[in-house]
Amino acid sequence: MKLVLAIVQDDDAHRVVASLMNEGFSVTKISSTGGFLRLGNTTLILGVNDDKVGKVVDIVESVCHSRKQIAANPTPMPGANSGYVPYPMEVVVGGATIFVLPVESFKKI
Ligand code: 2BA
Repeated sequence: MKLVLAIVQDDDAHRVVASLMNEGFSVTKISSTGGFLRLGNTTLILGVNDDKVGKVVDIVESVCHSRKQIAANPTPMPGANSGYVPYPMEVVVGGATIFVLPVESFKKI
């Protein structure tokens, strides 16, 4: 079994959850915040059998699209001096960031 963590954009979250559930996956949705843009995004958690990981990734990929976003106040990088002045910059936010982790144990009580 694997734990899939998928960080997706809020705009895609509703559709991707619906698509995953239509295919029979259980999914937990958590409101999260990106460290760089400090904007809301959505983290999805799924526990799936190893042979279903590809299907989950395919669904996420089919729904989630990259977009350009303006970072009005990006987080200063380490080493930035104290005179740091925030400035707007355009970044491409990916369709999704996906982690696949091994699951040692899975119990429903
Ligand atoms: P944020 O941290 O808010 O990052 C949003 C977008 O800003 C990133 O899109 C990337 O295009 C850009 N970005 C991030 N850090 C940057 C930097 N130091 N310099 C310049 N541009 C930078 P994505 O890479 O598609 O990431 C979207 C969101 O996924 C991230 O939101 C974060 O919440 C999550 N994420 C991405 N990679 C991650 C990782 N390795 N571990 C944990 N979360 C991650």
